Parts: sequence; structure tokens; C-alpha cells
Amino acid sequence: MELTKQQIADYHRDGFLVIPNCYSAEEIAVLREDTERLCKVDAAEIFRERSGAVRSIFRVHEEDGPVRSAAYRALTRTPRMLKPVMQLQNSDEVYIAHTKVNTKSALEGSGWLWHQDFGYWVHDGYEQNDMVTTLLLMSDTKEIHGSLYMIPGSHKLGLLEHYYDDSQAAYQLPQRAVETKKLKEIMKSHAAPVPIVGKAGTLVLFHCLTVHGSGANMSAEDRWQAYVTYNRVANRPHDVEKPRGDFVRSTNWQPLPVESDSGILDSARSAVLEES
Ligand SMILES: O=C(O)CCC(=O)C(=O)O
Repeated sequence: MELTKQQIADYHRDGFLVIPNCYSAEEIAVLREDTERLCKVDAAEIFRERSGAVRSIFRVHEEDGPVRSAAYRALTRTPRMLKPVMQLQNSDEVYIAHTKVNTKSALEGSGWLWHQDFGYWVHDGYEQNDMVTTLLLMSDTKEIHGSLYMIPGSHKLGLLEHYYDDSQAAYQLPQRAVETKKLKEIMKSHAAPVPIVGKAGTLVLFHCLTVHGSGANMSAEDRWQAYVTYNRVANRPHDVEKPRGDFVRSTNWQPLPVESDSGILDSARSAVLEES
């Protein structure tokens, strides 16, 4: 899949682009089954809500490690995901800076304060703030599920100041966030935040400076979403003091090959063969 000129223009105007019906129900079923398996693993790559419910599973795309997943690895290399990223990054040499699956659990899953992703990553040693994240909806998502919201055009504001907020009761780690006063100004001067809702299989691409956030899951259904952050190999991070772990700041900057669009389903067939 290649993005049209209009889609590229929309991405640059809004800081995000939503593409419904990108992955099939069969592909989503394979990814969901593997997510259920990963939720039972005990690993440092898994972050939890205070209640114990799984919140995020990082580093699902690598070949090694306790939360490796052939299905997610294949997803990150499907032409449907990788080619649009290459178009938006103006480069055929991209690698994965990190992956995570946010399993915002029914009634227990808490939110993310308004932030830009680069508000975190600026400390990781990247020179350029033009990274692209893909977001795949893996459950039918409505606002009540704690959908993500994006502020259209907010990526054009450049990097905003972020502070550390530890006021969130349900999740124990502090989050980086944009100050309330600044957010009010931004919300007054931009179009209303857009909820990222839709059917499972919807793909979203967003810029690392787009201001986004989400609320708690108020429904009785889990909200599952996979995030893959891509970076140009040329923009790999320089050394920093006390670098964050490989699960969130990958040092595997081998350029990714574009593989097959059948990769997710093939991974499930291979797993069945291995078991038999
Ligand atoms: O999954 C969500 O609701 C929000 C995730 C998010 O904003 C992030 O991980 O940066």
C-alpha cells in the first residue's frame, strides 16, 4: 500500500492520518491470540496498572526476548505499514525505535495525560523530531473505551515543554505531560481533539509532535492497540548519559526489510506446524 498525495498532505496538515479497513479480521484474530499469550508472560517488558492489570507490553517485534512475537514482528514489516512510513519519512532506511501493545483493560485501564511523544524521546538522543508511529486498532473502539484523542495541527507547534506528573492514581509511574495553561491555549487555537475510534483493523499514522492523550476505559471491554515507532536509520540516537532500556530506545538500527502482506497469517501457520 502506498499513500496518495492527498493522504500525505493530510498527514502533514493534521499530524495524523486514519486509514480504516487496513488489516483483516483474520489478521487481527492472530494478533489478538498472541496478545492473550503475552499477557500471561512475566517479564520486565510488561507494565501494569496499580490493580495488576496489564497496561503495556513493550518490545514485541524482536526475534529474541520473553515477549517476542512472530505475528507482531511480521506486522511491523508488512508493506501496508512499512511503505507508508517510508513515504512519510522520505527514506527507505528505517528501523524500529520501539513497539508496544496497550491493553487498556475493561474498567481498570487508565489514561495517558496530554503529551507529545517527543516530550519523552527528546532525552533519548535523537537529533530530529520527525519520527512516525503507527497505531493499529485491535478492538472495535468507541470513546467509552478510553480512545486516544489527537489535536489536529498541534505537531506544527514544535516541541512543547513537558513536566513530570505523578498524580495518576491508577498507574504508578510518573508521566510526562503538557501544562494545563498551555493546553487550554492550544485547544482554543486548534480544531477540537479528534477521537481515534473505529473498527479493529484501522491503521493510524501519527507524528511524534502531535499532542495526544486518552482517558480511562469506562467500558466492560478491553481496548487493545498496537504501536510501532519508526525512525530513520540516519536519525539513530547519539549516546546519552544513562540511556533508557532497549525496550523503549532500541539500538537495533538495522534497516527493516519490507516483507510480505501475508506475514501475519503465515506466522500463525508456522506456529501450528511447529506445534504438530
Ligand atoms: O493508548 C493510549 O491510550 C495512549 C498511549 C499514548 O499516548 C502513548 O503511549 O504515548
